[in-house]
Amino acid sequence: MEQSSMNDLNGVSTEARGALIVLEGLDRSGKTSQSSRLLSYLEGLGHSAELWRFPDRTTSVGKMISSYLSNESQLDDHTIHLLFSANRWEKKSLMEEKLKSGTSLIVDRYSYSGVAFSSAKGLDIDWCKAPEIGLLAPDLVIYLNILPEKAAERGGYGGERYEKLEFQKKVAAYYQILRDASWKVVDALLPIEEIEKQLQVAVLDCVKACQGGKPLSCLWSS
Ligand code: Z5A
Ligand code: MG
Repeated sequence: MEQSSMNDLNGVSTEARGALIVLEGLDRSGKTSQSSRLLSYLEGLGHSAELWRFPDRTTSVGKMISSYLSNESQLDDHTIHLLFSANRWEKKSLMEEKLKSGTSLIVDRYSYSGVAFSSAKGLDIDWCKAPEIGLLAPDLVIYLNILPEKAAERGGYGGERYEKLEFQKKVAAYYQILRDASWKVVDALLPIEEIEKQLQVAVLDCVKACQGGKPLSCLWSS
């Protein structure tokens, strides 16, 4: 996509850029399925786009997280929270570079997962938000809304640490606290193709706004 520069309402010159689109939701809500569909959609329209996910288990921090999630190692709740956050910080400059070069990023889980999961363990929510301050704020947060009982019925809860119904109920309650009116909330029980259609509209609007020079901002705005 061609890069251009334009003036915003305050007369400040802003550059066309890619959009930062985050998918959030309980386990088995369909984030990964919808993320790949959105990537194909944007690419099919000729947009430059990439699919990212957190945790990024490929980095050395990510490997520690992966070992913790699969119960191969034990870590204090605060420590693992900071590792999840560090895993986002280590990708921040690349994320910014990609967005500024015009590539949109579809991100499967982000800071909201970090705060909801750690708060559900009993950590103070403001403490959980603090290390996320200064990371890039998403241009769009998509929340795939599903009752924990319904998500559990989808099966596939394996041996990973958080894949338990009672815990997922607490996570859902913290997502409710984090949610604001800007989030695009979709009923995750709808057929995959129906959800896909609803998301395409929201995502395309968002990509266009960013191409039009919407400024990048930082967490934590709410
Ligand atoms: N975590 C954290 O604590 N702190 C952090 O900062 C971050 C994460 C970033 C990583 O899990 C764990 O780390 C996670 C949060 C915590 N905790 N847990 N547990 P992950 O992201 O690697 O988890 P995953 O393996 O990708 O699974 P998932 O995210 O739980 O699933 P999903 O991506 O939401 O769903 P899916 O894989 O797309 O679909 C699940 C199944 O449902 C699959 O069979 C689909 O075909 C089916 N599906 C999807 N959509 C539909 C619809 N609409 N109808 C019917 N069936 C559907
Ligand atoms: Mg997933």
